Amino acid sequence: MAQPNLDIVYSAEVAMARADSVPIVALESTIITHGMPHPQNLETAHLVEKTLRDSGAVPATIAVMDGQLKIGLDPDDLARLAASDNASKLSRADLAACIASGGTGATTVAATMIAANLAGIEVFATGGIGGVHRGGEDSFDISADLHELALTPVTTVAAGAKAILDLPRTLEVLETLGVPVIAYGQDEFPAFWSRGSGLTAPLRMDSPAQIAQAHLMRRALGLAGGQLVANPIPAAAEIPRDRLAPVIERALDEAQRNQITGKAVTPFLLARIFELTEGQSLSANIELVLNNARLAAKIAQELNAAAAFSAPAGR
Ligand code: PSU
Ligand code: MN
Repeated sequence: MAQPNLDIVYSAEVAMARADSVPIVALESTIITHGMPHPQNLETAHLVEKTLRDSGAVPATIAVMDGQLKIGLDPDDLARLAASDNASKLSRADLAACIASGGTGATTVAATMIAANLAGIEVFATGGIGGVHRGGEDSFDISADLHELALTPVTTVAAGAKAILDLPRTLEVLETLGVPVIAYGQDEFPAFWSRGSGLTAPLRMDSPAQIAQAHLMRRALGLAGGQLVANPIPAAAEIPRDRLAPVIERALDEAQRNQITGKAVTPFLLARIFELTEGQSLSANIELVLNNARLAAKIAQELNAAAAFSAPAGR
């Protein structure tokens, strides 16, 4: 049997950005296939890409399409993925098997970090990361995203984590794994739709340059793993915590009664919350993703500037 080939396919835009050392920001695709309803998922995917371009970075949306690991999706790929209802949800555990069998799937935060790192992309923007689920002390349902942050050197910008998760335990696990959790511009760890969670983040930074410097210092120290930047949702788009609490309780209750387990849990909860708020949660979700893209672009630019500064003359 022949060795399988790892087919990494760059979009024309990403290939050019790599050649010209233009800042690139990775984007995940599970948010498209399992995180938002159609057609808002496709509209948002285009809008996030446009926001990155307008902010001076090139978007690299990552997915597996027919066994090819794609770094940067063309509009046809994006449309196909957004309309598909049978794309797999790929994390660290499933990525290789999907590629080896010629499958198609969307990458979670964990799998996107792995692919971004392979492509030399150091910054990644998303909405929310996975974490320790409520009741995780019994179910052991802890997202592989947390472990990935400890392993793969990609700075990941998210709006914190959703209140569907156990946020205090999520922060504890990140601390145990040695993942820097950096609240941007405030002391409090943000909770996705809300700017506050009632929990103080372990670290606070107030500029993209500071975040880029910390990223580079981790590398200088030889530390594996990335940084989690927790960027609060813009105040104008925020939904107060107490308004969503009953909706979250109901979705969690339904998940338990329907015996939803494993990787189906997060998509089930996200879909139910969108339905129960009749889309109100969706516009906030879109705003926070765009806000994360803007910050990620600035961090990528700072990293690029630092690399150019340290490169030998004439390069
Ligand atoms: N949280 C969100 N939106 C999302 C996800 C999480 O608010 O779209 C997706 C991301 O792709 C994340 C994944 O990596 O769910 C986590 O899934 P799990 O909990 O099964 O690890
Ligand atoms: Mn899980």
